[in-house]
Amino acid sequence: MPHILHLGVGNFFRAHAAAYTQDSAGWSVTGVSFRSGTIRNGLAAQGFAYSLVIKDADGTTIKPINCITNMLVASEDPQAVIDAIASDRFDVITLTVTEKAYGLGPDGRLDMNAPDTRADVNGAGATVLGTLARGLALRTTPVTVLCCDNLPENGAKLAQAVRDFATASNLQVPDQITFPSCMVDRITPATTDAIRDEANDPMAVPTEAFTEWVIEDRFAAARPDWPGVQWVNDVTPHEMRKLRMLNGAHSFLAYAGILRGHTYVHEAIADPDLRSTTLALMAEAAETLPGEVQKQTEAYAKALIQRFENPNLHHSLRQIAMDGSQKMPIRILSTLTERQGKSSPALNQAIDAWVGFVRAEVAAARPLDDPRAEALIAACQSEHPVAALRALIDG
Ligand code: CS2
Repeated sequence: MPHILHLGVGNFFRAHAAAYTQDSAGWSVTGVSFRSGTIRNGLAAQGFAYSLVIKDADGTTIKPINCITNMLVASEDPQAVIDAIASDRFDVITLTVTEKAYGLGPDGRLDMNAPDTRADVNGAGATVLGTLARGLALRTTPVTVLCCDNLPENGAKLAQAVRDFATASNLQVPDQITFPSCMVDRITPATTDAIRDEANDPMAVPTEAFTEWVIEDRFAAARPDWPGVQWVNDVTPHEMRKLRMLNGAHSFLAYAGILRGHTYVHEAIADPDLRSTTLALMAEAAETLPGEVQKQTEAYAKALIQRFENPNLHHSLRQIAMDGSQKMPIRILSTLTERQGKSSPALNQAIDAWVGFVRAEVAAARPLDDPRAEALIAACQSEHPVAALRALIDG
């Protein structure tokens, strides 16, 4: 049976790539958590099977998932994870570890000054990047490493970051490894008690019916027959469409929605002011997209609004609001830069909303869920907080 090693077994993986793997012919997954054993313990207690609770506007269906066969936890046994990455048992290594876990700086390269990365290079840590680079350096057979996080050119960025880590650590990463880029999409809220009760499963994961996966066809070894995947030569146009239109709109709705007292995405999109700015933001973003996807943008925007309106998903705005310092540059700022000074009121409102959100959280002494929380708080307390906050995400 062919195997995938997956790093980061959070809800998104369990709703997206695991669901595709469930429908593939015979592929199974060994999962890796980096910090805590909680997900491993929960899944292991039920033979690694769980319910995917799929909610669209018409109701709920439950898809049983049992393609995960084992899990490792890096904080308990880092060497076991390095050995798995090196093992020829796995043809594919996939990752969903969130934007911040790659440790990239504003230039998209591995930030060698980040304390975690520095410690790992000095042999006293276990970052995702360091663990991956150490395992890949021991590989003797080809493998595909597939980044499934919402970063532009995610494969190329990961390849470069692995090389940067390897160079700094005197590791030799073999050539027969490919890092295709891909675009992943499935809106996946955090699990609530209501979902656990509904599915009668403590490890249940809620998600929407829509799912999309566009992958560059550059696999170094066996390629899973994931049904429904769109295989392409260049994923960039799809990635830009999704990051700028979906994720950009999401971040706007999150910050502006919270400031206006909303809790969920479906409530924020029903607010007429937020809805019209969301549509304007998608139109501003659409204008920056390459020709290949231009024709789709109108239908795509319409479909996104419908997905946001899903009344049964209960997608919390605070979930999207976290890690804004990592998300805003790639979802909003880069779009604004590409508009080269053209009037962009909606994108600017998204930045104002983020600034307003951060200031309101800091003023209320609520902890900021963001890897740059300290810098954000200092910016809020500076003489010119708005300019200081903007500068922080403007690279
Ligand atoms: C969201 C994404 O939390 C967020 O930042 O914008 O997780 C979004 O739901 C997914 O990218 C949809 O595919």
